[in-house]
Amino acid sequence: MPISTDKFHFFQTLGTPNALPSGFEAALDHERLRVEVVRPDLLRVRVSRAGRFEDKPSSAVCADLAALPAAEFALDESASTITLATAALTLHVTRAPFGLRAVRADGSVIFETACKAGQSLAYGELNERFVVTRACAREDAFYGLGEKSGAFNRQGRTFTLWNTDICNGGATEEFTKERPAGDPRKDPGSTEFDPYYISIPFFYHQPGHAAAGSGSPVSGFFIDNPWRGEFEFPVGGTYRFAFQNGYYDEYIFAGPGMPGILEAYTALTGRMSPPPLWALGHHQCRWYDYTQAGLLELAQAYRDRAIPCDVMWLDIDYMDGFRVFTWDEKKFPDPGAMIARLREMGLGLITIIDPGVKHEPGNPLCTEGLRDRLFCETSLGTPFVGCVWPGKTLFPDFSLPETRAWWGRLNAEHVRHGIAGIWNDMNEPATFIGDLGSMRFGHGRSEHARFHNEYATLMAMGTVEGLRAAMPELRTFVLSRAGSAGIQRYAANWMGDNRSSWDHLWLSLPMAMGLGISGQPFVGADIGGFGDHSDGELLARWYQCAAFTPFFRNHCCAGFRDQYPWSFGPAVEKICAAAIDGRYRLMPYLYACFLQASETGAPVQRPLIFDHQDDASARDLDDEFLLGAHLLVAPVTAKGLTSRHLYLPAGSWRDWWTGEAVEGGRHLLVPTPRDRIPVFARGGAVIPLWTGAPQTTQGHFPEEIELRVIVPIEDGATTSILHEDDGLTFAHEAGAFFRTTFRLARDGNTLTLAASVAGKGFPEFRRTRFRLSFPGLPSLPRVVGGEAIEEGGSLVLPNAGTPLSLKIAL
Ligand code: MIG
Repeated sequence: MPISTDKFHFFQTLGTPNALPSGFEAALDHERLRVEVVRPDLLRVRVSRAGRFEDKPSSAVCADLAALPAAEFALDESASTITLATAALTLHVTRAPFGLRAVRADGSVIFETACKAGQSLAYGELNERFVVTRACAREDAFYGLGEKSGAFNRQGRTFTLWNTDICNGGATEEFTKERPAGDPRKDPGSTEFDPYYISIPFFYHQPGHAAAGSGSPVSGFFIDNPWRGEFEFPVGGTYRFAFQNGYYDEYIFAGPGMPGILEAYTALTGRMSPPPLWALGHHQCRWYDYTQAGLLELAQAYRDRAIPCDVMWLDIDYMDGFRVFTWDEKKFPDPGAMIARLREMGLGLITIIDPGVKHEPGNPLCTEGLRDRLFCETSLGTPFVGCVWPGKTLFPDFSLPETRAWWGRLNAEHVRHGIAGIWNDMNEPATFIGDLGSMRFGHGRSEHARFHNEYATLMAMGTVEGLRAAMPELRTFVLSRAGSAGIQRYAANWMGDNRSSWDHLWLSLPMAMGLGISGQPFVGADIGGFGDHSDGELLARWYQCAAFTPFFRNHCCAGFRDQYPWSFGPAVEKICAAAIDGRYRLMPYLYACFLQASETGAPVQRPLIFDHQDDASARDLDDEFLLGAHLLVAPVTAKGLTSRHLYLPAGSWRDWWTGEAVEGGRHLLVPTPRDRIPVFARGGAVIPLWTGAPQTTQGHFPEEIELRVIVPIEDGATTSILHEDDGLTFAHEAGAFFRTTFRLARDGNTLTLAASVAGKGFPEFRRTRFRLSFPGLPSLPRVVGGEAIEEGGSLVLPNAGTPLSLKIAL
């Protein structure tokens, strides 16, 4: 919806600045502007409201800014301008009309506010609302905003940040009704619908590649405001964002590199902590009325067919009348025994927990929560009653620390039989009664909209607290549907109710990449599609794609046909099983990508532009992606496709399946036979693999790791990592791991593979050797330095967590 600002008051005049230890403050019309230097490349810019600032406007920022080392800056003042300079940027603030413009040391523009006919449009307000307007050009690109539909480049569209259950007509109506017939956004099932379940007010702005010359700097912007927001990114002119309430409180990242911006953004809002390794495995989920025996049979079917699987999931029907934290004892007479049996099979169990608590006399949760005033209340101070699966429903007020602690205890009690993780749904929050305005927070004091977008994050915060208390030695896993900035600290996200259709398979790519560059690396879409009937070809292509995405779960809506890997006959089963096997073989590489995400924020599934920022051809690609820095994946997202176009960025690459070397920086047409999708490995990479696919990651500590050495065409050196630990506990924090950092260098016909090792090792570690393979080389290369044994067409290198150095003649 276009933002209408005709009646807004735009601020025009800045007063004399007062220096602050970290920046300056100055009167701005009837309010104050405050600019602080967080790091040399990161500014915080705020405007007061009613003369006040709020230091912590949301739960997004977890960094202690006061504890950061003070960044140096210089402040200058003239009659017309205030200038603040750091080592990385200079901010020019004009006083009348008020305007902000920041440039990097090389003069490239970070951002510039808009002005029209001598009037500043930089910042305006109308009652609680405010708007910010800035300049952009036709050639510019915008990325980010977390979970958004449509193309990865957000240019040319408007977006709302308001967590929405897209399959709930009551929730989507306000967005669909005002859109004209024929607008794809009128249909919540289209690949263009907005808004979605997660709201993250963080975006990137990149000027057109030609405009910027050889380099193409990127800047980043995070508005720490949890209220409903609108973003408008037109094709040239001015772009805007507006919030319904709260403060203008923005973090401005100078870049110029996307990885650095994301590193800084996740330093502020936190990172995913290292997940349990099993969470990277294959997950079997379905909205289906399973019984205890039925679920065990399904688990056995996986084992009988030798299709790897790590986790079985239970949707809402396991509960007694949809009462959270209960079991239907007829269907599940002995959950403890079932969980123990699953564990013997190497399988974990995850159950769904919705926020809604059934409102009924005698329900202990209801009694406790009402007694202690832990639920959301109306403006009258009465409990807010909504309607979800159990019927009349109360909603825990997760803005209250005591509610989060209570919820944590309930989760802790729930997992006592050994449940491995928790699945949070309907946490936008969603209810079937339409308007949520009466659901207030803080005993009725705070408006609903203040906490709406944060509801899921606060719920996950409480859940993780409880899981940590119940299983202090184990890493936690929570899957959430909704979220806000910072959700990555507590939970992974799946992308909600998609459809069993080709366009939704495509949609999962830009959506995952948008989340990835917005701080949430642990994401995935329901494999096979949630709504509608899947079919064999779609399921097979979906598995082939999802095997290379962070979260890997088959899930399907009630009432639709089976979509297990074997549901469409042996030919499809074979393809799905091969894709799942391939994922398990790739586990060491994948785990290293997750570890890097937890250390730097770099996404696991990422757009090409993240690693190839200066490549104009990579900018708008959203039907292919990088998995970590070294694999490029180009899924098949159309029926009957026998080949597809893809773009390989500059450098040398090798076909993952054949080893054939291909020079990058060009477009290719690649065959897409039924049994595989195009995947390329970056020249210079060393990709660690398991030598076979175990049925589960649980307890798998192999004696041998394959190192797939991707011999580059050109000279140069590339770094890769292998991270081994118990994959389960926090022992790695005390050094119980081996991190092997490989450096593969080519110099003419000589290849050098060197590795350094960090960490003290861990009790389960059993590796004794590496097996080196060299895809695409006509014959096994000759070792001219270091010890390696030729064995069965590969080189075997005895190694149990020690540095190595090998010289190879090509
Ligand atoms: O209103 O729990 O997105 O994954 O299977 C539907 C039942 C509620 C929506 C979730 C979906 C889940 C379903 N839930």
